Amino acid sequence: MPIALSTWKHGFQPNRITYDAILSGKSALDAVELGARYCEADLTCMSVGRGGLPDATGEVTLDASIMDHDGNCGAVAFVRSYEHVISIARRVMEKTPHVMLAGEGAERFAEAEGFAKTDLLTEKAKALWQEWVRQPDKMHVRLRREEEGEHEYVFVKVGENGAESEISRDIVSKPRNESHDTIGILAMDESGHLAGACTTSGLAFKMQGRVGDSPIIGAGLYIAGGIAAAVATGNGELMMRACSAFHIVEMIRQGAEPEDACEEAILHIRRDKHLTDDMQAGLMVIRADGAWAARSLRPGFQLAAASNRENGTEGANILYNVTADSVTNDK
Ligand code: SD4
Repeated sequence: MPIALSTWKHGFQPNRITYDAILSGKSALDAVELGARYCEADLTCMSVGRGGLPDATGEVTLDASIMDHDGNCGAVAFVRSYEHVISIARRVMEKTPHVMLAGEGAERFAEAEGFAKTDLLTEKAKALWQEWVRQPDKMHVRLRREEEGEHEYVFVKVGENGAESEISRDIVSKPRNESHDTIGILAMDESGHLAGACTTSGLAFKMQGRVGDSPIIGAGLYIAGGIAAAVATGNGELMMRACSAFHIVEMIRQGAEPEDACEEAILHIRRDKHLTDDMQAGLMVIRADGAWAARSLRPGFQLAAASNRENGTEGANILYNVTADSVTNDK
């Protein structure tokens, strides 16, 4: 039974592409790669691929991972000159004995494989970074969604306990842009095979060299064929410490319902002693029988879901807001 799930509002169109690819007979692996590539090339999405927001030094660095039904996986981290990192990750999976390549090694591999070099920093992303650089105490200034589900952002100052306070609008303009969030895509194809992809420019204005959860197999993405596929995203350090995607899949292997597995993973994240009020975690899973669920640490997480059961409409692609309770779709 074909299913596609994609994180966040900017995942809506990639989810449609993923789902349509499956319906046209492509494998789940090909489909998630296609959906991820669309987002990587979408310049309105300032959190993935070219057009993503840079790190603290003004350089865009991309991370990605991909995994299939048979446990094959590939990842890249700290890639600075190639747009389609999801395809480089897939190439790592298919052509090397390794799981992850990082930095210069990943770039040399991409070059040898014939990928085209690209300047990832757009004028829009650069302008936003320059605005961030001008903030006094900028290491404690972040972007925040102005309204849940919307793409309008304000700079906020983050206190020691993680509490946010808005910076005066007189000093800071209101940048309009897509969210600073990864896209994670999960899919099940006609043959019941599962696959997943994550691709991101990571947290906006991160420390140079910082790598998040998205390219880490078991943290941002994990799949066990015949059991489940899971994606986790948000403040990546949380999911890295909790191995969230692996946790969800293993709970399901032990018999947990998808929503309970997500809830258990959220409970684990809540125990993180570094957790502060401004952090988010968004989780989603597809079980091998087609049941899926999503859960987040706090309201604000969204996902697009397409299957022949969404809203009772054949092939519908629906954007869900994940509020306090988990969102599920019984098989
Ligand atoms: C990271 N998980 O690098 C990513 C950030 C993100 O939605 O975009 N979250 O930590």
